[in-house]
Amino acid sequence: TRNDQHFHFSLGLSGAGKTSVSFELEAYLVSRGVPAYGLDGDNVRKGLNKNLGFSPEDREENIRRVAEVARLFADSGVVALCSFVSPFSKDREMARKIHKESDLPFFEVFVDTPLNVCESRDTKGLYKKAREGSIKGFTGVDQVYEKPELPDLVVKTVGCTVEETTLQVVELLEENRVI
Ligand code: GGZ
Ligand code: DAT
Repeated sequence: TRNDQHFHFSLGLSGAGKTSVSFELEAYLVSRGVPAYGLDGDNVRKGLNKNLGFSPEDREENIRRVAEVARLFADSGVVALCSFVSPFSKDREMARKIHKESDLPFFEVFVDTPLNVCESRDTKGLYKKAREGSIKGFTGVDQVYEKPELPDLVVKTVGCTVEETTLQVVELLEENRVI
C-alpha cells in the first residue's frame, strides 16, 4: 500500500538525540513488520556524501541528496528515517518539497534539546574541539542553527528516556495512519 511509503526527518543539534531516537524507531518499526532504515551523518557522510563538508553550500547538497535517497527508499516501500542537523530552514523546505511533489508523506520532527545539554553530553567530543577552535563552522557554536518554525512534532529529551521520546514519534505516525 502507499501507507508504508513515508519519510521521517528528525533534526536538531549535534548530541540532541536524533540518531538514538531514529535507531530506536527503526527497531520498533521493523519488529512490527514495517521495513525501515535509518540514514544519518555516520552512514551517509562516509560514503555517498564523502565529498561534502559543513559549509552552508555543502550542507544544502547533503540534505538534497539525502532527501532524494529517502524518496527512493520510500518508493521501494521502506520507511526512511533521516537524522540530520539540517540547520537551514530553506533546506528543510526543499526536502519537504521533494516529497510533496512525489505525493509522499513527510514528517519533520524537531529534537529540541538545549545547546547546553547537547554540549554537556558532548557524545563525540566535538563541542570541546569547536570551542577550542580546532573545528570551524560547528552548528550552535560558530554557525547558525535556524530553529524549525512549524515542525510536525517537537520532542524533548531532557528528563525522558530514549524509549519515551521515541514513543512520541510512534504516536505521530499512528495519528497519521502511517502505522
Ligand atoms: C555540525 C558537525 C560538524 C560541524 C562534524 N557542524 O553528533 P554528530 O557529529 O554525529 O552530528 C554532527 C554531524 C552533522 O552532520 P549532518 O550531516 O547531520 O549535518 S547537516 O545536516 O548540517 O549537513 C556531528 C558532526 O557531523 N559534525 N562537523 N561543523 N556537526
Ligand atoms: P545526535 O544524533 O542528535 O547527534 P545522539 O543520538 O548521537 O545525538 O546522542 C544523544 C545522546 O543523548 C545519547 O548519548 C543518548 C542521550 N539521551 C538521553 N536521553 C535521551 C532521549 N530521551 N532521547 C535521545 N537521546 C537521549
